[in-house]
Amino acid sequence: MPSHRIETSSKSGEIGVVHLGLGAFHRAHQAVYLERYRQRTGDTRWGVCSANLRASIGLVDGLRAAGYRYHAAEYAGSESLTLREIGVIEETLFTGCDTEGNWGRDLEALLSRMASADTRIVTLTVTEKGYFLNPASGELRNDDPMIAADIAAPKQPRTAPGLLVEALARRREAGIAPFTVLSCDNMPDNGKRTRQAVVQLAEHRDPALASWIASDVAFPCSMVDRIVPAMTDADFERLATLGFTDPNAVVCEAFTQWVVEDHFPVGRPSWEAEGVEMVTDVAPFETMKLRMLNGSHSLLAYLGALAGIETVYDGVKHAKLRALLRRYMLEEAAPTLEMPEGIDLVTYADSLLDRFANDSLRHRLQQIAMDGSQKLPQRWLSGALARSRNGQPSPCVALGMAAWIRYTAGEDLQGSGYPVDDPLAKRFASLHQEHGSDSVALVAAFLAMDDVVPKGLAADKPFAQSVLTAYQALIQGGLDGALAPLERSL
Ligand code: NAI
Ligand code: CS2
Repeated sequence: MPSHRIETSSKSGEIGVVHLGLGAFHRAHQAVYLERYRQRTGDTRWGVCSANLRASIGLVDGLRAAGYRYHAAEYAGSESLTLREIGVIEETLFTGCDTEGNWGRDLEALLSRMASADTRIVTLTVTEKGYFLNPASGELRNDDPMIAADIAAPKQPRTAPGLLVEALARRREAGIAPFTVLSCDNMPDNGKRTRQAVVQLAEHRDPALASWIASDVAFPCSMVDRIVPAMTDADFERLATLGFTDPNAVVCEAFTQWVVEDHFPVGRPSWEAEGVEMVTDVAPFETMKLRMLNGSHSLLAYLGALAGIETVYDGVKHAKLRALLRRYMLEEAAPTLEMPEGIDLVTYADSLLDRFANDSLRHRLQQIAMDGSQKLPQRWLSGALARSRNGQPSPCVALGMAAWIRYTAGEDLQGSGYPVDDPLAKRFASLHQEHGSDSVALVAAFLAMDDVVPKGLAADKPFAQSVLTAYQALIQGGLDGALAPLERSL
């Protein structure tokens, strides 16, 4: 039984932050930092209105029923648990589609909150797909039905970019200074990409509004890091053994990091004392984390899921997979990074493997495997492209791509099926149906998807050949067969 300590929440306060994407990570990361800030300073100006734009109306109403209080269970390992009561969320709203097909139950309430002068920061965790950007080019996907709906009806927005445009339009019309927009999603240059989505959507509505947003609204970038798996029944049961039956609880590791570009024209909490690192340039930290942590996560997710492995913890116990992750991090990801003085990437890589081996987290590989079309460009492909331009091979990424292509068939190597959770899942299914057992055509078709794979990388014939060779090894020899060619240094 782990030893555990309980941190209770402080009194309630005013709302200064609106969050879009009320999910596990927001509750275990941003909300925890804001709770710790409020407890340390007594400053009650930075309470949170947290909204869901899609599913999870249950979480919105569940938190309301619980008086907006929940627990973050922070595990440093099986022997150390901190149960932190969080009370900084003051309101929860739902603007998605309910079970009767009605959209936007709390839309006006949310827009009013975002348009209020009291709201000075809007944060987001809407997943990489929630920005509706072409993963390779970063351009807004105007052809997406949700974006098309927001273009047609801008005052009843359904997407995160749509909400931001309408709220900013209201503030501009009322002469209220804009809030700062802070993306906390795993995207490269997440502030710049959020700005791109919002400005390009605003262009459809009013070029003058778009120009004002482009010139007057701050979109700082941030790197966020805390492993927060989706809750499982076992997680709830474990908390219940400690006397906690909190249906809104989240489980996470003790480690947490937040590196934020310090550009908040209308103010922010002085959250540095909570460990938030305020910097002028987030990019090196963001690229390091996306390529080394998230790139390893995805490598493990696809190879492990195909081999029937359930969690990250189970995967890094597999000696050859652990060795592959370390080789990928040190030989393919680290050489593409330009880090400030004092950052030791070998130490960082080993710290990541230790974090992955946290026996208190049941981080399912299938959760990490979702949305690969939205994740792999920044996790693997941008680094592999940089290496390709230098004439350097990326055999680990090639193996990862082969595993991802095979994963998108929706069946593991033992023949067990699973849903492929990805905005492009229908396209993948048709490619598998069209090319079937013709691995040469199938791999070529996936590499030709230029909204996912950079054209320069797809055109790298040695890389394309290495993906095909890895794919064929995987099909013919399973996980061991696919790993064998890399084993010289695993
Ligand atoms: P979650 O599944 O608990 O929450 C996802 C949230 O995104 C929900 O509120 C959902 O309604 C919303 N969403 C999904 N698709 C959307 C769309 N198209 N438009 C608007 N909202 C949409 O997932 P979780 O764990 O909160 O992760 C969310 C994001 O946070 C991740 O995609 C990642 O970018 C970031 N993150 C997650 C970490 C983790 O370990 N869970 C760690 C670091 C970053
Ligand atoms: C994971 C991330 O689900 C995934 O794609 O790789 O959510 C990962 O847990 C976080 O980025 C860790 O900070």
